[in-house]
Amino acid sequence: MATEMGTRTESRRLQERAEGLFPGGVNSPVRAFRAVGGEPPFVARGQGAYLWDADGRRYIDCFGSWGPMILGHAHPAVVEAIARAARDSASFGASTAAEGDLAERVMAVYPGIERLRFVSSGTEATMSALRLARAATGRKRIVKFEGCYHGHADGLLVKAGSGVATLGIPGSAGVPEEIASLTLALPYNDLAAVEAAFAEYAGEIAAVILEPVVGNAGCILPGEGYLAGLRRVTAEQGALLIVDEVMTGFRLAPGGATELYGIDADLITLGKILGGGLPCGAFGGRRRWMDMLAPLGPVYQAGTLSGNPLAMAAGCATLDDLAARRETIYAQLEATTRAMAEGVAQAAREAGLAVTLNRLGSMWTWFFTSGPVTNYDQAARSDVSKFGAFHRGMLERGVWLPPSQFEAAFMSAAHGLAEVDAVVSAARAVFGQFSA
Ligand code: HOZ
Repeated sequence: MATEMGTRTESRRLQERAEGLFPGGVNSPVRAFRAVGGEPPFVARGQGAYLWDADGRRYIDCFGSWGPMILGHAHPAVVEAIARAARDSASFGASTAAEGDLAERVMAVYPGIERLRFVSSGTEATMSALRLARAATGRKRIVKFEGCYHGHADGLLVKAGSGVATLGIPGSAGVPEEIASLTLALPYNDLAAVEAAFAEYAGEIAAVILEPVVGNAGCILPGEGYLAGLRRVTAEQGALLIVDEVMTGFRLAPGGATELYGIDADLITLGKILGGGLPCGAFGGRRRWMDMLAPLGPVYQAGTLSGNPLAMAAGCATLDDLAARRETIYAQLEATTRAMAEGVAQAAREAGLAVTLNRLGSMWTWFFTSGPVTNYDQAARSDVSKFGAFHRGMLERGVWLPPSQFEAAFMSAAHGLAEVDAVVSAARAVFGQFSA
């Protein structure tokens, strides 16, 4: 399936130009491939399960724009919806019917969202949700978990996952100590640590925010009873539980991890799939909290492009297709992802490599460690140089994985058994070279 690889002269030329335009040649750090080495291809187009680079090479896409592309690239219904909306203009900065159309679709699968507000990114969604939680409780501190990433707002870049973990930095310069000190970063999957934090900072913690299934430290699943335990402790302590479903929303089930695990969140943040690949996020939840937002209440939050009509159209088309196929699409995603993820893990074992597979539905990570991986510390034991070699080898064979050990991979509904076989064969070839 994968085309033979040659030189990437056009990508190299574009990269050189980009380095004179953007810091590090990129508009988001993970795109620079610093953690895996090799030259990042420039994407020219995508279709279904495939990407083509500027030199005309084809890749099986296993990162799906970091999550949004659950239907595959350039899905006809999504393309048509965007084109139709664009013919009526790209932006108004005034309310449109499309905002209600997408909100009703969200609320149909997230019954706990009684009110929501659209924003333009996951970062905006989590940042706004935290402001709301602080206003609701009159408290300043928040709890997050090591390796979880909730966007790049100041207070959330503390022991964060994603690009921060990828680059091996503890946080970010430019975040005032006064702000960072209000964020308590605890180990994921450790309820006792949360109870201890609430005991130490009694009456000071506004919210606990988490990825219910972590994607940004690689894929890490919640242990038995962990999510229910967080709900119990936060309720007992008068703190809000904010479930960040930017990655998992609409992916693990129609109603995301919230539906899958029966989580009773105070606030939920959404993004990625929500906008069908266009910039879009949302936060929502109980009306008693959401009605504290301006213009009803004292919590200010705003955005010129919030509820952008093209993003609303792409989101509606995406959620409509997921809803129309809900009886089959999640089962199909589960089956293809299981076959691919387990096929590669098996190939690694046969090559004598220590690889731990973490997977839930269509998101997964092969950690280059004997495992288990249930928190960030364990993920960080992975052999990142082996992962880098694996990444480069796969890319050369036409398989594009997320360029970091600390990011989840994603499958789309456009991937089928042909792509599964091609990825497993490519991995066998790469692992064969490891042991050669
Ligand atoms: N937020 C994405 C998932 N970790 C990464 C994308 C990026 O930082 O560019």
